[in-house]
Amino acid sequence: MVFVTKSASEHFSYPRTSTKVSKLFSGIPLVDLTKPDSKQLIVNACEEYGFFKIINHGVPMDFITRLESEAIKFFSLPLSEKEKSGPPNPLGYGNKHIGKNGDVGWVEYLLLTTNTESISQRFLSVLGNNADEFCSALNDYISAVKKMTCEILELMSDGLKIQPRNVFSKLLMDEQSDSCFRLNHYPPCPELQGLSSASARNVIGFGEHTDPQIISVLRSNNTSGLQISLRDGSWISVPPDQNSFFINVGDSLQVLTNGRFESVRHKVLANGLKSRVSMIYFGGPPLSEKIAPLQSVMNAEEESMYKEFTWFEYKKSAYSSRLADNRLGHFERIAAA
Ligand code: GA4
Repeated sequence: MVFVTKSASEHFSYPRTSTKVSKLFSGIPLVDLTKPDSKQLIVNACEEYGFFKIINHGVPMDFITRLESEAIKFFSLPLSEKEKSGPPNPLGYGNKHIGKNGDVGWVEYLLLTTNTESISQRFLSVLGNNADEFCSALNDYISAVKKMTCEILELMSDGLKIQPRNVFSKLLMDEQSDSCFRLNHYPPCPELQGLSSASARNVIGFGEHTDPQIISVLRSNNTSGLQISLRDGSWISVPPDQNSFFINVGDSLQVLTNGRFESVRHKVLANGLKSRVSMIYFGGPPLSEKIAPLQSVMNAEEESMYKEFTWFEYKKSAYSSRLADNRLGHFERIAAA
């Protein structure tokens, strides 16, 4: 099955209304978490790209490789076994179909809650004797990544000079936080095998979209495929780096900062030769949380660019949309002339 890339304009009828002037692209912003300039670099990257790469992140390599090998074990099971953990509702195993509204990609995945105690029985029964190892690897990984993510969110509030410094991180730390976790496996795509780069076409692994949550933290193996969209609408390939994490600004953080940060559109292209495995932590607020610009990020005269909504309302609307839709469009206030 081949899914040919559509240009952004075919999918996406709302133009992005960014007033920011695009600078010449000088590479994916790189943030070293151990350096004192990290807070300013994080703010700059969120303003310019909604995306950056983290090194010296403090997440033990062993947690990463253990979870990756558990993921590979799961994806290597026969399809009929994996399908016992599906279809996703929205959590569970999915294959080629993404969401409920007709999106497809060259990908199989597992969507899970970050609360390992409430991982579904249908998934655990597929893992059989291996369930304990999988859950322990997942637990270690998620705890360490959540800690790093909160550190990043606190550096973000320092960089924005807003108080308290846990304004963002407390939403992920809340017991009721609606965060989730995704394992993606992009198998080598047979349609692309043996094609020279001149005749290669784009096969979509995961179609273009923004993430609805506050922040997403991605780690992948060394297979390429991820692309991000710059503010001028052009697409940039992100060189893979299995030792680093990549951070996406989500729609909710765009609203909390009243558009000062913009969520990043991204997609994954399939590969003809190598399989790609990625794991993504999506940091979300509690369902009842009101998502509105923080007073402390707005200037005296500044008005909210968005209508009021809770994370529950936004999530509901997101899950009834297509992947490439401009989900925040429905929640934008029309500026008075
Ligand atoms: C994008 C970010 C996360 O992967 C996700 C995705 C979700 C899904 O795969 O079920 C959605 C997508 C994501 C946004 C629009 C809807 C819902 C697929 C889709 C078409 C788990 C999420 O929270 O939103």
